[in-house]
Amino acid sequence: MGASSTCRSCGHAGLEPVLDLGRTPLADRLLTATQLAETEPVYPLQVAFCPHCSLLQILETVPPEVLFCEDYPYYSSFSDALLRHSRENVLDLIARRDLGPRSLAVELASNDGYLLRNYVEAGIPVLGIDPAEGPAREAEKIGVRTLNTFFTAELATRLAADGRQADVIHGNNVLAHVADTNGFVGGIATLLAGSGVAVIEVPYVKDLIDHREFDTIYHEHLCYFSVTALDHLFRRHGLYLNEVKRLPIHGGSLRLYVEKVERVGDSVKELLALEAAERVDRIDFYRDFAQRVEGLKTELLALLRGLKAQGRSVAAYGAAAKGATLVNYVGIGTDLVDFVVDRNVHKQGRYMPGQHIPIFGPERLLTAQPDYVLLLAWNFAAEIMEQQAEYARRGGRFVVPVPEPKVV
Ligand code: DWN
Repeated sequence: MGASSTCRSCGHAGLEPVLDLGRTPLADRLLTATQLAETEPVYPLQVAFCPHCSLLQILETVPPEVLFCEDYPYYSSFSDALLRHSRENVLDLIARRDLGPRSLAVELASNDGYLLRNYVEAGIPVLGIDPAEGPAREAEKIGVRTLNTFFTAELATRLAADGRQADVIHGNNVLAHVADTNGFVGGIATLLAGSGVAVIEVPYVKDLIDHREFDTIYHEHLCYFSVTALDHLFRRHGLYLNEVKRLPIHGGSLRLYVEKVERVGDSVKELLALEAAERVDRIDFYRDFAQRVEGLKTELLALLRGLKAQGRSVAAYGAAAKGATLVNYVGIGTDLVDFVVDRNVHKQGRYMPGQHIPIFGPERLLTAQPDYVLLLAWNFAAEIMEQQAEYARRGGRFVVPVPEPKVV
C-alpha cells in the first residue's frame, strides 16, 4: 500500500514532517529461530502532521493482512490491569445504558474476548469482530461469538441489512490501526442504533508528545489522535463526540463516547479549549518532538552502557510492540540486554524484531537473576514490579525508560 502524501482523515495534501524513525521491522512480527537467518522486511516509519484537521499520522500503510491476521501475537488477557479496566468500563455501561438480554454489544478488534466476556456473563448478547485468527479462536472458546474478519463499511451494511443494530459499539486501540479511517467510522455510523453509543479508546497524542512516548509509534498505529482531530473525523460521518475521559492506561489514553445525537458535554469543550490553548492543533506543538526523542535515546543508551561498564547484567520485561520500536530506534541489542521476558506464551521462544533479542517466560528472571530489568512494557510498570516482588527482594532493580530513563 506504500506511502501516502494526503491526510488519512481529511484528504488534504501538505502534511508537515515531525519525526523520522527510519526503516524499521514490523513491531509485532516476532521471529522464529529459523527466520533469524532470513532478510527481515523493513518499512519507513515517518510521522507527519496535517495542518488542516490537526491529525498526527504515519505516511506508510503496511497491508492490514500483513499486520493483523496470521500469527498476530497480541492477546489482551495477559494483563490483569487491562482486564480490570475493561470490566469496569462494561459494568458502567450496562448500568448507564440500562442494557439487557434484548440489547446488542459489539466490539471492533475484540481480540481474545477480554472485554465482551463481561457482557456474556451478564446475559447480554454480543458480537466480536477481529481479523486475528489466534485471539478470535480463544474468544470463541469462552463463549464470545466472533467474526474472524476486518470491520469495514461493507460488513456494517451487511450486518445492518440482517437487522443487527448495536446499542453499544466498543473500539479499543483499533481506530488508530485502520487503513481506511473514514470507511471504519462510516461503518460505525451504519451499525450503531439511533440511541446507541460508540465507546472508543485511543492513545492521546498530547500525552505521547508531553511524555516522549515515541515507542507508541509503529506501523500498526497509523493515526495519533487529539480531541480536535477526532471531532472533525466523527462530525464528517454524522456522529458526535459528546463525552471524553482521560485515562492513565497505555501512557495516557482517551475514552470517547460517540452518539448520533449532538449533545456535546463540558468534558469535550474543556479538552478542545486546552488543545487550542496549548496549540495541539498546530504544528508548533510538535516541532521539537524529534529533538526531545533523540535526547531520550542518548540518556537511555548512556544509562545502559554505564551499567554494562560496571559489569552489571541487564534483561528486559515485555516483548511489546512498543518495545520493538524502542530497542530498534535506540539501538539496544544483545550487547546491552541479554533477553526479554513476557507472560504471553505465544511470544515465548521467539525473538524481538530487528535486534533479535530472545524472549522467554518471566520465570527466567529468577533463574538468571539479572542485576537490572529494563521495563519495555513501562505502561504496566506498577503491575509488573508488584508481580516481580521476589526478583526485587533478591536485589533486582528496574529501569523505566519513558518519559525519563531512571533506575527504580
Ligand atoms: O495498540 C496496541 C496496544 C494496545 O497493544 C496494539 N497495536 C499492540 C499492543 O501494543 P504493545 O504490545 O506495545 O502493548 P502492551 O499491552 O503494552 O504490551 C505489554 C506486553 O507485556 C505484552 O506482550 C504482555 C506483556 N505483559 C507481561 O508479560 N506481563 C504485560 C503484563 C501486564 C504482565 O504482567
